Amino acid sequence: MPAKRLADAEASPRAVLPMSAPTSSSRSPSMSRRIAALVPAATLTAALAVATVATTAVTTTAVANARPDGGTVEAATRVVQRNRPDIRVPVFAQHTGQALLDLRVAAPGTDWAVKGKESAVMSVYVDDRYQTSVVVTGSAPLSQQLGLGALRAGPHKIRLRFDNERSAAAATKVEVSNLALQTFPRTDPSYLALRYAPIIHGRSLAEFGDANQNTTTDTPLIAWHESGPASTPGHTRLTYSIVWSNEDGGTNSPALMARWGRTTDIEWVYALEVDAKGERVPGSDVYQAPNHETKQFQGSYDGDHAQLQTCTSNNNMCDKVDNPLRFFPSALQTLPSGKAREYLMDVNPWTYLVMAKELIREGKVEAPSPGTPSTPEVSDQRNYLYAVVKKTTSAPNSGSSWVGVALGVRLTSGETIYYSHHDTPNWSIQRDAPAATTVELPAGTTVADIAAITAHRVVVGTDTGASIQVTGIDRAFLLGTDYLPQPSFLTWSGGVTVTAAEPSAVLWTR
Ligand SMILES: [Ca+2]
Ligand SMILES: [Ca+2]
Repeated sequence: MPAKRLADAEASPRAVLPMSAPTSSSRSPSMSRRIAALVPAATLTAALAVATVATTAVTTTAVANARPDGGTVEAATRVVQRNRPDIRVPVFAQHTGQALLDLRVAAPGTDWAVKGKESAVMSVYVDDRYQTSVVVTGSAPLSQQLGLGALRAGPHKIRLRFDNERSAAAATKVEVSNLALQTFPRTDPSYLALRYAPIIHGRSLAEFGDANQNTTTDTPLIAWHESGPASTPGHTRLTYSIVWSNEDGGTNSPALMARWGRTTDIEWVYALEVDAKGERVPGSDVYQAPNHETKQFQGSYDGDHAQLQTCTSNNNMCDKVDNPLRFFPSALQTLPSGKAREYLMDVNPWTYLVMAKELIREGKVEAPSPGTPSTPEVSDQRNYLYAVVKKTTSAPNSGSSWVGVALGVRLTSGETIYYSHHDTPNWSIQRDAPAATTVELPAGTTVADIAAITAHRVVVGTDTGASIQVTGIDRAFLLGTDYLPQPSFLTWSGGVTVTAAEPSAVLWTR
């Protein structure tokens, strides 16, 4: 796999909006002001110079990491090794507030696609308190952003430890570069979201291995938050979600690809209400419990951070924590309105790579053959069109009878239409929210081979008679040979209606 390509593609969203979610636009102006106000020009220049020397392969990264909160940017690569002393990095927090740690990590000798080589695990301590583990899934560097919790302004020590017992046998080291600390004071617009971000402890279900199973399967990849007004005037509702690399139980992989456009697992995990002063409203916090039930959180907190544990095969949560392995992914990113949740994967493109590798290792990919597009089994995940469709159904669309939409793709080479739902009615798209789906295509299909994208009305149960107006395709891409999303080649908006009388329609043609 070409490492440079991976690094470039992976780094690109951050090059646009350094060190923050592409969506936290509310924060960027204040951040710029803060940097301008707090970082002496000489410090910034020095940090840039060091970064440029150390990362000549990916020049955009030097800029992306030139955010010396308190002057701390570690551009040099540090190597955290098995059976060697931990690496200690002195840092300086400019503010008292919530801290995040940015870093790039690579683990030569590991490969998430290969049993026995899955990952190297690095644990991160702040002032000798364990904060989070990082599962490093390959030899190409990937950027990660971690939560460190509350931190006082001033000097601190970050300690990086190679987790011998949690790492695959083939893993010997983790290379860490571009380490950067940022702290968010109370006045920062992102402070509240970071203050209440949950900590996710590892799953320990006997049927999937030991207490370290999240270092090889269904690992939490990224987190995000959504923020909006609560029903009490002046109060805010915060909701946190996680993307896991897969789900060992729950919806089967072919249905996931058709209905959700991925084989990762995405769930909200924790929500709460905060008052006008930013304090948690007592008893307001809930979590997504087994069987997707919403339950009141009655567990413990680390500071203000609720501690949850992944506890079912489909990655629902429990508020009783008994697994020491913990993950504290940064919840800084958010979901813009009008976007499918898979947007968070799109702006963290490496999540597609980890998703694909896990499916390969777990034997969930059918053997290559000319017939793979016609079987519902998931083939190589590079054989799919990944699209997001927007639609409105004319009548209520729940219960046992509903009408869905399947996307179709016709290639320039013939009249065959490939369907997202593989002719399985309840694998069509039911929800009217922007919905990600995939269409399985013959191996080797390129964007230039795609002649038309069509919409098809699919009846589940008894025909309700509803019509469906399809109003947009928000993005459409294929994965590259490196399993990373290629640029979206299509954004379409309009109004095409499919009805019982006219159940199929063309949305887009070349
Ligand atoms: Ca799995
Ligand atoms: Ca197939």
